[in-house]
Amino acid sequence: MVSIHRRPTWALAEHLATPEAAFINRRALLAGLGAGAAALAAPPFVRAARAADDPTAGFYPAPRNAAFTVERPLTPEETSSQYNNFYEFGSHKQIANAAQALETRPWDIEIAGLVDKPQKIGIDELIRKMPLEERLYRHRCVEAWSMTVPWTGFALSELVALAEPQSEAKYLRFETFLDPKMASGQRQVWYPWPYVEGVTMNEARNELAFMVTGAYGKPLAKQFGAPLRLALPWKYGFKSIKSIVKITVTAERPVSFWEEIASSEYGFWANVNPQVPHPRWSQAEERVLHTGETVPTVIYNGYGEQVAGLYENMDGEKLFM
Ligand SMILES: Nc1nc2c(c(=O)[nH]1)N[C@H]1C(S)=C(S)[C@@H](COP(=O)(O)O)O[C@H]1N2
Ligand SMILES: [Mo]
Repeated sequence: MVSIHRRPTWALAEHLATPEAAFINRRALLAGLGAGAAALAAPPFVRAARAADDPTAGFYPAPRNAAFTVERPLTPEETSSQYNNFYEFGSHKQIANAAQALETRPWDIEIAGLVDKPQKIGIDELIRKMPLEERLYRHRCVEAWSMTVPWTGFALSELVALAEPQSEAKYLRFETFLDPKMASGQRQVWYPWPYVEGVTMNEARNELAFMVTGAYGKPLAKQFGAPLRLALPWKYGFKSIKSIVKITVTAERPVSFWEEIASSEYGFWANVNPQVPHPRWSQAEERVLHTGETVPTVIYNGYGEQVAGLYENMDGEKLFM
């Protein structure tokens, strides 16, 4: 394991981010066998995400954008798809099976608020419209574990541009679906459903802000937040909202799900910083999911070069919680 505090990510060669052997083998398996045979041979989570079930399967794998690489080994799909935070399906990590209840078609995304072109767009039309690419991103959960995932998707800025934001626009507010019949976790009425998150327009326009439609070279598995989730790799993982149905362009700062629950622990900005502890635990280190190894956490999760400029002259803001 190369420790990430020594070298910036952009200096590192692509081959250091070698995909896990199991991932390659699985792709070969899926390519070489009929879908039926592969399904029999594959563990349940692969069966659930079987490409043939998804109308956009033909778009994967998308070309990898070498500008977004990592110096850590990828987390095997077997690990990342079986250890998830998705409170809509339970408040523990083993929600992958329960999340198969998520119905991802039909699925519309509404873009509303301070825009010249408010619209509702079906997920399949959106995916066809957008230039899909694969990016390797680190992910750092506020709970001090981390993983590295090959996400497929498109820049958030492309989606925002579709709706033509007006000049007063300052924030984007994202909302997850609300359907307690489908999602058992949403029957827990003490949570402020639906899950909500937000970013500034400047953050949304940053090239790192990524709308995710796939992972591991396939359409996004349900437990990852199909069919559309956000990835903001310089922020704690809770900002990367899953299963988005609505984006509102607004002049007011959105209050996020976790902020609503515990504003003294989870704020709006939530940028990764090893020197600012969570009120109940240190953020100095993180546990790498698939190896169990503990490594130092890096400011902005290693993406300072790309994002630090967003936060200049912001004294008084709690940028790191
Ligand atoms: N709608 C929704 N989005 C969510 C969550 C959630 O519970 N519901 N959990 C967040 C948290 S805390 C993390 S760490 C990541 C986990 O993503 P993963 O399960 O794909 O690793 O999703 C984030 N997005
Ligand atoms: Mo998280």
